[in-house]
Order: sequence, then structure tokens, then C-alpha cells
Amino acid sequence: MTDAGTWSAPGRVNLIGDHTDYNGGFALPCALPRRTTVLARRRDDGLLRARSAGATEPLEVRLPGVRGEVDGWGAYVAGVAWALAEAGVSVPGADLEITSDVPLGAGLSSSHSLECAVALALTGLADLEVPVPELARIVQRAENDYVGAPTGLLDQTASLASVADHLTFIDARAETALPVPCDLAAAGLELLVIDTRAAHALTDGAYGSRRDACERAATRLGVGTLRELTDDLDVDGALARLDDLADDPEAVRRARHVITENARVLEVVDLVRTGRLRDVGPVLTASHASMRDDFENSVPEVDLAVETATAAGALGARMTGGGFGGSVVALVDTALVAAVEARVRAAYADAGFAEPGFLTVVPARGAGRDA
Ligand code: GAF
Repeated sequence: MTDAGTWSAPGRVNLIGDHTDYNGGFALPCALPRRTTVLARRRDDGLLRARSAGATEPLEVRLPGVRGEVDGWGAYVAGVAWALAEAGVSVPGADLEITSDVPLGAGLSSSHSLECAVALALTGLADLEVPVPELARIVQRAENDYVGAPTGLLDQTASLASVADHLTFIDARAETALPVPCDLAAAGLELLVIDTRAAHALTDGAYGSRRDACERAATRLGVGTLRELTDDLDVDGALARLDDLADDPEAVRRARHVITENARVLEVVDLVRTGRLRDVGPVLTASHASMRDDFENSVPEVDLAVETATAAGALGARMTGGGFGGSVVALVDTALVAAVEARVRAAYADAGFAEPGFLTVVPARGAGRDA
């Protein structure tokens, strides 16, 4: 057993591949240079206590905890302890001091960075190294069954498995996460994240209804997940099969996004691997159009950021993450970043929207022990 230590886990920005993870598909995120850090000390009385710099109320539960006994920020901590126990992973009581500089509610995975840091801290105190795919599933269980957000495996896998200076190519069905080298600076490019400040939440039913429509489409087409429709890489053939769902236009639109988005992820992985980074831009913008028109999970603030950034010279831009607000990721020439920011800021002021936030991102290291 370890007496004390510090563990941290980053937020993520997803370059492309959204709402594909729970459909068994592909995504290409990287870790943000923003992290949640947990200073943990073992306790021998079976209590889990946590304080968060951003919260007034401390958390205290007796392990393993009871599902639903805590809500608010503490649910992400207690939920992980509960999910570890459910998976048969025995961890000790602990005192946790939590700090984070991941923007909250911005679609950049602040909650998953907290859950992953707590999972690593609790297993670290027990001297356990749980393999990434298993730990990702445990964090997913906390999120799905304790917090109540029906999310997939993208965010926790990105946080746990990412490598500095690399994108992370996730295959959700295979539960693999392969690092793809990505030297944006050498190409004179930046990843610019625009926090639209439009509220983003995954527990209010809109995310779940999208997921339900995808599952409905898969069931009616006789496949386990929508990913299976493009196992032969025949995207046109997969789209043609959607004719069988003509009486359910919502399911057609959702499935069309997933089918085309998986193909776009593979295209971007190929472009990045072959050094054609500038050609990634239009694929990002096409992905945004697919989310806006077929997945219908965009909002006016997000569309304005995408349109303004591309009009100001960004090579491409798209909403990132679950959607319904949150952040936009844009691929921008380094020399144009300041101009893009100024144009988006001005467009928001003209539209009467709250002032957006900006963050330039170099892919950072994934979760781990710091001290
Ligand atoms: C959220 C979820 F947590 C992920 O699992 C994923 O579905 C994403 O939305 C959309 O790609 O971040």
C-alpha cells in the first residue's frame, strides 16, 4: 500500500469523431494542457473524503458507497469509488485534495479528467495498475450508472491513454488507443479551442435521445452497432441501406452522421500520418455540417464561431465533444490565430453573446502519477 501521492488527468479536445464512440466507431482526440490534480492520502477507516478547490461542500462517504447517495461534483468522485468496487477493484479510504484548471462545462471533459484522476489516485494508493481499457470502462460505469450521463468511452480513454505531441486514434469497438504523431508547429499550424460559453450538459436527455436513435437504427438494420455498416469501408453502400429506415427520418439523419463521421476520422488519420495537415481543415468543417444538419446537436453560438473562424482564414473548424454548446476546435495558421480570435470576439459582441474563451492547444501528456 502507498501512503500518499499526487495523480493528475487532462481534459481532452476531440479533433474529429463525435457521437461515434457509443456506436463502436472511431475518434481522434488529444489531451489538453489543462489537468485535474488529486493529492491523495490513504485512510485506514474506510472513509473517502474529498475537497475541491472550486467547491464549498466537502465530500464524505463510507466505501464502497451506495449508488446515488451523492450528487453535484462529489458524484464524480464517489461514483468512481463505487464503480471500482462494483468491478471488484478494492481500494482504501482516502483524503483527496482536488484542483483543476480544465474549463468547466465547456465540452472539454472536465468531469472525465476528475474521474480519471480519482480512479488513478485510489488505485495508486492500493498499488494497483488497472489496464487502460478496463479503467476506462470503470469510469464509464461511474458516469452512466452513478452520475446518470449515458456517455461512451471517448473522453476517459483520451484522458488515460494520450501521449504528448500525439493525437490518439481510438477504436471504440476494439477498445484500442493508438498514438499518432502530430507536429502542428512544424506545419506552422495551431489548434485553437474556442469556448463558446453556451451551456453544455449531457444529462438533460438530448444526448440520450441521440444515442437512442442510433441504437434504433442499428437494431432495425440488423447490426450490433452502426460501425458494422462500414466494416467493408463501403460508405455509399452503408448510406444506401438507410433507405430501409425511410419511415424514421430522425434515425436516418443520426445514422448518416455516424456513418460519414467514421469515414472522416479515417481520412484525417491518413492525412495526419502522411504529413498533409493542412488538408485536415475542410474535413473538420464537413464534420461540423454533419453534426449541425444531421445530428442536430449544434447551437447558434457554436455555428457562429465555426462560420466566423473559417471566414477569418481558419483551415477548418467544428464543434468538439458532446455538443449542445461547449467548444469549437479550429485548425489555424499560427500567423492568423490573433485575427481569428479578434473576429470571433467581435462577431459574438455583435450577436449579443457572452465573450468567448480561447485556448491554443499542443497535444499534452495523458493521465499519470506526478509525485
Ligand atoms: C461526450 C461523451 F462523454 C463521449 O462519450 C462522446 O460520446 C462525446 O460526447 C461525443 O463524441 O463527450
